[in-house]
Amino acid sequence: MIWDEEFESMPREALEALQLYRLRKTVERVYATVPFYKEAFDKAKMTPAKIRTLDDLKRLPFTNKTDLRDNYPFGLFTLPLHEVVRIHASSGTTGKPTVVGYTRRDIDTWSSLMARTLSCGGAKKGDVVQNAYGYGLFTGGLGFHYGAEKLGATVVPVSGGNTRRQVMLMEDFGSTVLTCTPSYALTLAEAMVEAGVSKERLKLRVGIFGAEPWSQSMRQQVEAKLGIDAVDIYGISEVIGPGVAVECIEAKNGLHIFEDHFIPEIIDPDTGEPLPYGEEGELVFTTITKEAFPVIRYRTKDISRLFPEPCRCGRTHVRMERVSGRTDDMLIIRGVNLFPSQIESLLLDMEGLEPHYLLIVRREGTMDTLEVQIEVNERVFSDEIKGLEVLEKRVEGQIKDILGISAKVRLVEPKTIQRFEGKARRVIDERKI
Ligand code: DLL
Repeated sequence: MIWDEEFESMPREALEALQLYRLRKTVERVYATVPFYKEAFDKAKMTPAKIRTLDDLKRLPFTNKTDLRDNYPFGLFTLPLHEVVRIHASSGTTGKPTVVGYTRRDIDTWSSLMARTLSCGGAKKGDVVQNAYGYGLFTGGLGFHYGAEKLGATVVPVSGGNTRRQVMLMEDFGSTVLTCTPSYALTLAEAMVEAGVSKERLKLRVGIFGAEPWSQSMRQQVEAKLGIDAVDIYGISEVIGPGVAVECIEAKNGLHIFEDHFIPEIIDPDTGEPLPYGEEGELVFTTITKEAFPVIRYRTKDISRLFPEPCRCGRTHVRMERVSGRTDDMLIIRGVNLFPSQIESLLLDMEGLEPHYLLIVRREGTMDTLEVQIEVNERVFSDEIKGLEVLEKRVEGQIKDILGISAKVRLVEPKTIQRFEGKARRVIDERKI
């Protein structure tokens, strides 16, 4: 169901007029209230008055994660803290977290966007939403919580973790919608088997999974194990949290970006040049309705593609392809560029392997090496050693043929690779140490 028919199915022309109006307001706001933006715009010889068409957005400078760090914690807020009713933060890999803030109206906007998101993903009033995204500074838990309440669903605010209890609650409460990271959905599926709870005993119908990259093959596995439709949701704290884009349950083909609130661009990550629809590059977002913490041309480092063709669900907003990786995720191993998601797709398309893997990159002398550890299923594991060796060689052969890189594959016993409650960490790069 389309939650907000008027805005989600707006004809392009009207949508663009609305975007321009909102963009100008946002640019005026940040220029007048945030010294960082005033300085950056002055340097680029831009003023709010120079934004006359949507195309003029391209003349504004980018905002990077380092700009948030430099203005830590509240330096990019447009309002004093007493107008800010909520703070969230995402933990970076180094140092201080990235801090974001919301006014009362921002929380309302976000909740409506999340009601839209849930509805687009196939949830509705009357559903029991088991929300296993982490509650706290992470935007996942509370973002989904407010959206599910707004939708009129019954929220179970269980947060991540305590997996066996989650399975019990899922059965006893008759949860119909599961929200968590795709890796945690797999952990839950495994715990169901351990607890002897078959998918038929559950009422689960839909899963809305995101916050980390996952492949199409992973979707198929999760859908089969849980007996549900699984859709991909994309979000990022700096832009709002979850609620930026989501697949519709009707097509499950690309994520609808809520363009009446966010203007997406794809740029060449090396030159910063905007790229046309269809080309792969780095996603950049400008928020056009946020009050406390708007961002102008925020570089996400996420790699995707935009496509404008209308969707059969009736929504007119542009779609983004599922994120295939991050510009800072790319592994370069002996000169070959490789994204973890490419290995994931390849592994999960092979018989006998489970969707639990770990990539370890090392430097031996001057040589980079890649080790791929992957669990096999019980059947393969109970096979003769010889069978395992043959399978190992087969996986190595596939990686070499398809991705052009020699890797050492180690098949490991079921349930030996770490499980995750939130975002998975599947790469250990020992070269940096
Ligand atoms: O992960 C917000 C969120 C919560 C999204 C719940 C979806 C569901 P951050 O912690 O700021 O925010 O992390 C943002 O996570 O730049 C991507 O690299 C990655 N990411 C988020 N969604 C997806 C997805 C939340 N569907 C970072 N596919 C982003 C791939 C994703 N990567």
